[in-house]
Amino acid sequence: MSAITTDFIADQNRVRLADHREDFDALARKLARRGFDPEALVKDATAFAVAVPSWGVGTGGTRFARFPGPGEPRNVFDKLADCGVINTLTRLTPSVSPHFPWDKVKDYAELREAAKSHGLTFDAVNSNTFQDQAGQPLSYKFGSLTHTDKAVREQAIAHNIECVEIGRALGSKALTVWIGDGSNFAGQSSLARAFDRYLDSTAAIYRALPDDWRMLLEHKLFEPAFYSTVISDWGSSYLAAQHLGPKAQCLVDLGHHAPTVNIEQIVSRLARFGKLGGFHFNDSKYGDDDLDAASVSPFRLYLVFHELAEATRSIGPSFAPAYMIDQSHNVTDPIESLMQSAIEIARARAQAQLVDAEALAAAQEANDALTAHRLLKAGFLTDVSPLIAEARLRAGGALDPIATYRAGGYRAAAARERPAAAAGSAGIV
Ligand code: RM4
Ligand code: MN
Ligand code: MN
Repeated sequence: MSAITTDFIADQNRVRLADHREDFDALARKLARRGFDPEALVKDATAFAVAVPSWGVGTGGTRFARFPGPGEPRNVFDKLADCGVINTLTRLTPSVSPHFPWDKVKDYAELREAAKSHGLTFDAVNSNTFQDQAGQPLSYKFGSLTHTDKAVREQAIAHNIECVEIGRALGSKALTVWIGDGSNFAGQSSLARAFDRYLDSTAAIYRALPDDWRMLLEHKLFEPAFYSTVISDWGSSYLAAQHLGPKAQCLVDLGHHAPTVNIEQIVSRLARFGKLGGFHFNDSKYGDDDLDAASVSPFRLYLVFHELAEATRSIGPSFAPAYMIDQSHNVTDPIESLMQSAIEIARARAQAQLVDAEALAAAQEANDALTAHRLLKAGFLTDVSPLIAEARLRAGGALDPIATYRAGGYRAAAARERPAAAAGSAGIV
């Protein structure tokens, strides 16, 4: 497979270097004038990382159709190779969030080695009890961790515990639990008893969790259940995390809320009470949860990072939510989308460092609404492209990851080496 080598990246960067220097120097002067230390900002940007989802490098689909692209990964080893390319070019995604049983293999030491050979490690492990797998004894058609039948619940619990075991072999430190459980008819299930069963089942998983692990509870407003979802909102997720104990925290998937919900406020609340465990980044316009991060609402993403910057200031370095991307790429090359998304997430984060926190607090205390708003918006209005490009450059990445990727011919090589996947099947990912 044509590898994107550091020499190739350096060659590509050379062409862009003079322009970049000019842009970066201009931005650095501007930031210094505003009282920021550009060097410290670059260092801070270099330290940022977001995990990519192993399931994100295959072409996604809707429930109507899936239109596969060329050179799709055939297995988890191919997925790791694609994830490696994303990180080599962006230097933002050194870890992969795996999904089981989708990424199941016989030898996890071998999988960990394969990741290492691409410069990758493993982030939070995702369990899957929203589908039935071939040969599975009991069906999840009517739920998993909250199923009325204890035997089904036990099967789902056992799967989650197996995910923890696999995660340990992979060097992961967190389990993300998202269930599709819910109902399609009013009255179909007892809202109270379903939640009780969730608490019981997750407590059993929690008991099997190593001490230095976290369990991330992911809520979702709807889908696949369309009337009620057992863990539908941050309130339910918070109640469960609180009930379970300190190792349980909430995971905020940006696409899993009602369209008008104020997500940044949720972020602030959860952080304040030590229950903000992590994120799944994506964007949405209506009820979906799969568009590329910041492709619709970059300001919202910025506001989320502003709350995270605030939380970091008040809580300190112990505040470390897990950052992951969770999107479905139906019409783009997934590698390109994931690079673009990682860059947009890094951008929002870098911009959020450009708020004068003291001045903002003073304006808020003085009830000077417009000044407060202008101070808050100052970061969003700053084009930090040269700053995050400089961070990439120093880390060995590409000044223009997408152009460099296209010039490298990786996808064409993948298409030659990986036979085409079957077209037409619908599917969430
Ligand atoms: C769900 C949820 C989960 C993800 C699955 C594939 O909507 O976001 O995090 O694992 O999709
Ligand atoms: Mn998610
Ligand atoms: Mn989702």
